[in-house]
Amino acid sequence: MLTLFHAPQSRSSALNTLIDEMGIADRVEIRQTDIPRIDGTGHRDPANPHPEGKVPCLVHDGAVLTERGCIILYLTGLFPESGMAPKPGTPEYAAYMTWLFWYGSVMEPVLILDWAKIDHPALTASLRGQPEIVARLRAALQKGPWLLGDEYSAADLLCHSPWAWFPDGMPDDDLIRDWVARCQARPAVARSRARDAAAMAARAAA
Ligand SMILES: N[C@@H](CCC(=O)N[C@@H](CS)C(=O)NCC(=O)O)C(=O)O
Repeated sequence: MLTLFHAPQSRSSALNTLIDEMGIADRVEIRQTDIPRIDGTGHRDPANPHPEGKVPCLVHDGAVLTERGCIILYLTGLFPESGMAPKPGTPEYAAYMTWLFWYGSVMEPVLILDWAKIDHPALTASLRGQPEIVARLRAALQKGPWLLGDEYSAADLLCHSPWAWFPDGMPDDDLIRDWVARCQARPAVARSRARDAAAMAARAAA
């Protein structure tokens, strides 16, 4: 049994969208949970097995997975017919895995540090910075329309997400802007946003 612990309008929304894109909503139970939010609302849910009480958290027959890139890789591997990832062993799959790992190890940390206005030579030496993030995305999107070329994949779904949630805090670039618009135009995104909005409204009314 697969269960996703999901808090609406949070990082787990990407997984909510992915499950819709993959057509596996009947195979994964989406369990709504709560988290402490930046505005002071919400609380840690003791039922959520994430070691830090965060989302997303996926449970598969008792095994706990955390980190969006990891959960995405796991689900697209379990359901290869979903069309959201290339075939393992191909050059496209190598690129796919690289995007997922690069996102969590480099891209999001750099964007958070930049947003927090934290700068240090050690950070630049190991992670590089925003110009390198933009250059890497641009290099792929110049061949585009998607990160892997002709096919939309879960790598696009994950990597575009900071622009979808915090457009004003992200570096502005024409190719990235158009790519984010293409990603956001996916019908699964609209459905996921509507589900999240309804859940947030119910939470506020409770
Ligand atoms: N690196 C993790 C980050 C997960 C994360 O920070 N999730 C936030 C939601 S946006 C959370 O659960 N925050 C609650 C908390 O910090 O207790 C991932 O990408 O999955």
